[in-house]
Amino acid sequence: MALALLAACGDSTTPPPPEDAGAADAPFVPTDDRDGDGLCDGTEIMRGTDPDAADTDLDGFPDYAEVLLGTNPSLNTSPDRETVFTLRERAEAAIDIPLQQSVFGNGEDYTGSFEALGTPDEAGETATDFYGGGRATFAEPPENVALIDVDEEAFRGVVGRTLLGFELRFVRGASPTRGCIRAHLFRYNVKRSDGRLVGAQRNLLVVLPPSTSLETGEWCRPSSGCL
Ligand SMILES: [Ca+2]
Ligand SMILES: [Ca+2]
Repeated sequence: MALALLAACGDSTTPPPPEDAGAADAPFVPTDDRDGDGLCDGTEIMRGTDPDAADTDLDGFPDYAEVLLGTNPSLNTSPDRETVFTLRERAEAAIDIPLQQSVFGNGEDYTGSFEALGTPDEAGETATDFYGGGRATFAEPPENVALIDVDEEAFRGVVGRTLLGFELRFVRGASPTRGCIRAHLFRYNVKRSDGRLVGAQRNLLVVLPPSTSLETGEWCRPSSGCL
């Protein structure tokens, strides 16, 4: 009897026509990229970002770029705008970035050095490709420093609480024209003459094609697939 009933129910059941399945009912495919930002839907769910918004926190940095940079794609104060510097992608473009480091010296030397962070992007670029060199610029108060070695990015014989000024230059250089926005992390390290690291400032270089802005320009994305 039960079998007969089951068979009868089965006979009467007809599958819904395919055209009834709307977009909202489409199966979730982790390897899709619905918003086309370069971050796969599965990654977006895992990271807590919106798979239907290329820039979840509306800060101008798409989710894909934020994941690569290690910033928070759901927090619009990350990255901190004070650490973001923009270089235009045009011939002869250059920017100078001033940095300061407070130290307390006992006669030691303090030297700054640039370090690119992160792995090379799809085109093999890091911040190093745009780095044009650093220099030591000022000490405050000046009498706390015996010598400023400008080109060596060094301050010799520092005594007492002193603010050390550095300047980093970034240039367009020989990098190819890509026509899309990308961002590269870098850090400026200040070491004492005994090798101790006394400061490490993390910053972001954004390379921006001409006539675009961070908010409206097209960001570089993976040439195929998604992350
Ligand atoms: Ca996506
Ligand atoms: Ca963002």
